[in-house]
Order: sequence, then structure tokens, then C-alpha cells
Amino acid sequence: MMSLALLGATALLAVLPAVSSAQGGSAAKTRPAPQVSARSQGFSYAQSEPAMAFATDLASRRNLDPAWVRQQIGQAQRLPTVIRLMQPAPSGTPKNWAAYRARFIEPVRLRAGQLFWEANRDTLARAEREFGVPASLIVGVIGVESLYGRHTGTFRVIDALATLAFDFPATHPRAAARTEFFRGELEQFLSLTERTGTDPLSLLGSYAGAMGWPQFMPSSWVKYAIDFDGDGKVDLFDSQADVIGSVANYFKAFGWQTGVPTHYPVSFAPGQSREDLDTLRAPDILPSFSAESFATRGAVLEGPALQHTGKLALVELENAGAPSTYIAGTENFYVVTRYNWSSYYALAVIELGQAVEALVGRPEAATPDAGQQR
Ligand SMILES: [Ca+2]
Repeated sequence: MMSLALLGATALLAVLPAVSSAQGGSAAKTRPAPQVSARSQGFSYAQSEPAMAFATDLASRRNLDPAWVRQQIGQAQRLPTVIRLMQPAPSGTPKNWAAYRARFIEPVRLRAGQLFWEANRDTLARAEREFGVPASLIVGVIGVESLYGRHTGTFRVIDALATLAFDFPATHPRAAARTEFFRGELEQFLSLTERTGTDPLSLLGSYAGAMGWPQFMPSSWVKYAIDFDGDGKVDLFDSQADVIGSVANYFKAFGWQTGVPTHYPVSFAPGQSREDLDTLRAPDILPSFSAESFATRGAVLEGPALQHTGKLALVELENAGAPSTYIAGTENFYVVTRYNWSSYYALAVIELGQAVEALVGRPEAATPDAGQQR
């Protein structure tokens, strides 16, 4: 899970629809026609010595047929669009939570979320029981990632991954690390498709190589995707049950605590010092303070937050020029950011899920204390 942060996600917030991040991959489906027009006029990685050397090494490490691996990578096309999208955002682009939120908490996504929840009510309840992860969080993630399967990406995954693995923009401050990351993802992708008998050239995804309704990167598909409809395959493109189970499994694997809210409201005592505020903000999303230390530093909690026994983070979401939004994030808020390393992303996911939940109602809620706080 890392995509956004890896990609400089926060920087992307101002520019792109949420790009996702989780990781994915198996079953093979032939997707709609790939974006041929978006590919470069003809540079394929068969012409790249480093790419072909990587293919040979990969085959050896993974015990795959070197001719097959070289053939797949060799057919990958360099995508200039993908390179452009990886450029760091212009510095000074203001973050704007209100604008970011408005892109996701809107009528089209709410309606699609309602239909998705109603169509999958039993499966969502089963995922809650088995993984302890609230249905609203699962529904929020799938809505932000792909608008319930409407936007799963139009790039050939192998083109996107090869472009990022071999042509990551050198001007990016973390170019070396990102190159390593995407080479790893390309390797996982080829290993996975080979194992599942999927044509690597047939799969489409985001410009970062994220796949399916939950936008799993290949490494996450390998580690966290599950068969939740029992048909013997993992399919994050066409099985909504597999998507639901895989998202729940992902959060459980990252330490989701059943019944613990993601965040609480927080306000500030009159006369709170700048120094105290800076101290509280310094760890950003990493829960670092007890409820008592919040109070000592002038951050005011109320209600159930006062009984919270774990650590809290003072999360600031900027609103361009307007006053920032603050929340007290729990360990579970931090878990949500493991899907995409951005507090803006996490809060959008949480609030979308809650808004959809308010539309569907929960007469037979499986988990009375499902855990989130408005
Ligand atoms: Ca399945």
C-alpha cells in the first residue's frame, strides 16, 4: 500500500482525483481496449538493454522462463503520460481539504455507494464479522479508489509499471527509491500473472499500475487479496465479494482494532500557545499523545474521546487560506492511511463511508459498535 505517498501523494491531492494505492492482482480478464493512443509512438522495452537485463535477472530470481519474461517486458510500451504524471507537484500548491472532500462526498458517488452497499449487504456484514472492519470503511475505500468499479484505470498495467521501473523521472527527489519500488511491483506483477495463467498484456489499471475496484498494486494483491466468494480465484476486477473481503483483509493485516473509532473532534483552549500546537502537530498522523497530554497542551477533547486509552495524533488538514480542519486521529486512523499515505485521503474515505451508511441505514447491523465517529 503505498502508492500515493510513494508517488508524492499529498502533492497529487491538488491535481488529481485520488489515485489509489492498494495493491492487487490475479485473475485474468480481458479488459476493454487498452489506451493505444496514449502510448508513445513505438518505444517498446525490447529496445532497452537495462529492461532486458532486468527481465533476465527477474526470471532467474523467480524461476520463470527467461524467454517468456523478456517477451512480456519487451512488449511493454513507454508511456510519456505516466512519466508526466509522476513529476512532483509544483511547490507552493496549497492543500485544500474542503475542495478535496467535495470531490468525493458528492451526489454521484453517494448514490453509487448506496447501490453498492444495498447490492452487497450480506457480504459486507460477513466481512465485518470475519475481519472486524466496518462496512462503512470498506465502502468508503472502494468509492474513493474507483467509484465502485467505474474508474479502474485505462493504462495497460505492464506499460505503466515498465515505464515507472525504467523511466521514472530523474528529477523527482525520490527517484531512486521509486524506481526500486516499481521494479519490485513489475516483478510481482509478472510472477502473479504467470502463476495465475493470466496474460500480463491483458490487464488495465491506473497510471501507477494499481488494479481493480480496490486499486491494489501487484505486491498488495499478492499479500492481501483473497477469494471471498469461494469460487477458487481471486478476482478484484469482477468479483465484488473478493473486493470487499480483500479490502477488509488489508486493514486487518495493518492492525485495525475492532470497535475503536478512527478519530474524535478536537477544539482548542483559549490562549493555547503556538508552541503547544506545534508540539502536537509535529508527529502528524502518527498517534503519539495520550488524551491527558492533549489536554495539557490545550487540545480539548470531549465525550468518549476522554476515555480513549490509546495514543492520539493531532491531524491538521489545511483549507488553502481558510482555517485548518483538525481531528484527533486514533491508531485506526493511522491504519486507514496505510492504504494511501495521506490524511486527506483517509478522512475522505471515512466520511464517504459514513455518508453512504447514513443513506442505507443499518437495520440488521452486524457490529453494533462499528467504530467510527463523526
Ligand atoms: Ca473469488
